[in-house]
Amino acid sequence: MTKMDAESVRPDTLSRGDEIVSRINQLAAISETPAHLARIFLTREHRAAAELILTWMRSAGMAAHLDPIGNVCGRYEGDRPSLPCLMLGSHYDTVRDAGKWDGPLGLITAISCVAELSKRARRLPFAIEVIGFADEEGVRFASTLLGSRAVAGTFDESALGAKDTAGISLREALTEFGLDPGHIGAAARARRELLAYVELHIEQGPVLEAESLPVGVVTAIAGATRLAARLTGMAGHAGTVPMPLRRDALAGAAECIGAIEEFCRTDEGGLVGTVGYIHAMPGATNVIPGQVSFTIDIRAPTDAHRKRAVTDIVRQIEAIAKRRKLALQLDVTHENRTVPCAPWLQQQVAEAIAAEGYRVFELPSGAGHDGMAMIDIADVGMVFVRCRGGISHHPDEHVDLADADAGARVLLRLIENFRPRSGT
Ligand code: HGY
Ligand code: MN
Ligand code: MN
Repeated sequence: MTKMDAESVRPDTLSRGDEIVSRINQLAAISETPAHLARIFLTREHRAAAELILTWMRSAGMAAHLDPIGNVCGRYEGDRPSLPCLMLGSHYDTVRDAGKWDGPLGLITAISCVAELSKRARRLPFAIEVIGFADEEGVRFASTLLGSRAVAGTFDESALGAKDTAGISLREALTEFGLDPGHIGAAARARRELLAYVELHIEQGPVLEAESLPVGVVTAIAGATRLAARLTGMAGHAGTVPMPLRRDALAGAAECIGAIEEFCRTDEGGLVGTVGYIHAMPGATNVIPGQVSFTIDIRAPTDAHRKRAVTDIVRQIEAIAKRRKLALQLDVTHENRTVPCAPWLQQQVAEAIAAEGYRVFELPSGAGHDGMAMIDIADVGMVFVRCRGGISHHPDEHVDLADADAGARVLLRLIENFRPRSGT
C-alpha cells in the first residue's frame, strides 16, 4: 500500500494530527517566559503542565495520577483487570530556549493513541500505560533522567542533596512542590508489570530528512561520556612575553579542541565529540590566558567504541598539555552506557512502519532518552519522527503535521499489533 493510500484509508488520523499539534502548542505555552520555552523540573510550569496532561489522560479514558517524583502516569486497562502493560511515554520537561516537540511529541501521541482505542471501546490482551517523565534533561540539578530512574527503581538518594543554581536542594524542591522526598521509592515499578517500554521521539538529527522519510526504527541510544578539563599555564602581558616563553592555556585548549574535532571527524564508526563550554581566565584582551576550563561530550553507537575513543582523546590532551608545559586537570563528570533497542521490538516497529506504507529505515540515536533508565526494568523500543533540518534544543525545532500524523499512525499500529516477547 502506498503512503497516499494509507492516508486516504485513514482520514480520521489527520484530525488526530491536528489534535497533536494543537496540544503541542498548548503545552508549549506553559513556559518560564513566553519568549524562550523553558519548563523545568519542580517549578510552577511543571505543575501546570502536569495538570493539563492529567486531564488529557483522563479524557482519553485512562486513570491518571502524579507519581512521587512528579511523573504523570495514565493507565488504560486491558480486556481483563491488572494485566501487565505496554508502557509508552516520553518526557515533558525541556532544556532552556527549547523546541516544543522534544519530549511532548511522544507523550501527546501516546495519549492520542489510547484515546482512539477508548473511542472504539477497544480493549487489548494487555494494559497500556502512558508516562510523562518529569526530568529527562537534567537542567535544574546535576543528574539527569531523575523521573525514569525513579520508575526503574534506580533513583540515587544521594541526588536529593544536589543543589540548583539558587542553592535549593532537590529535597527542598520536592517538598516545596508538595511531594515527599522520602517517598520516591514508591514510584518504582517491577519488571513483571511491564511487557516493554516504547517511546516515540523526534530524531533531533538530519538523517530521516536526508532519507525523505517521516519515521524510522531506532537501533540503539548512544551512551555518553562527559569530561571537565582545566588547563593551567601562566598569565602574562600580551605585549612583552615572547612567543617561545609563553604557557598560554587558551592556545593549549584550542589545540586540544582541534585534536578532539579531528579525531572524531576522521572516525568511521559514528563517533561524535563536542566541546560545548569554554571559559578563559582572566579574560582580558591584553593578558595571556593563564587558566582555561572546558567541557567534552563524547558519544558513539557502542560503549567499547566510545571508551576507546575517550582513552585516545585523553592521551592526546595529556601530550598537548605536557608539550606546552600546562598543568592538566581532567575529570569524568557523567557516564551513560549505550542502550540497545531490543531486536524483537525493532521488528515490531519496522512492521508498523511498513504497514503504514513507508520504507523501513534503521538509525541510532545520538541523543539520550529515558529508555537509558527504563532498560533496567523493560526491553526498550523507539520510533523516530523526522524534524525539520534535524534542529533540536532550539526554538526552530519543528515537525510537519503530516509527520506527526505518520508517527501517530505508526504508534497506533504498533500498539494494536503488539505481541509480547515469547515466554513472557
Ligand atoms: O543530552 C541529551 O542527549 C538529551 O537531550 N538529554
Ligand atoms: Mn532533549
Ligand atoms: Mn528528549
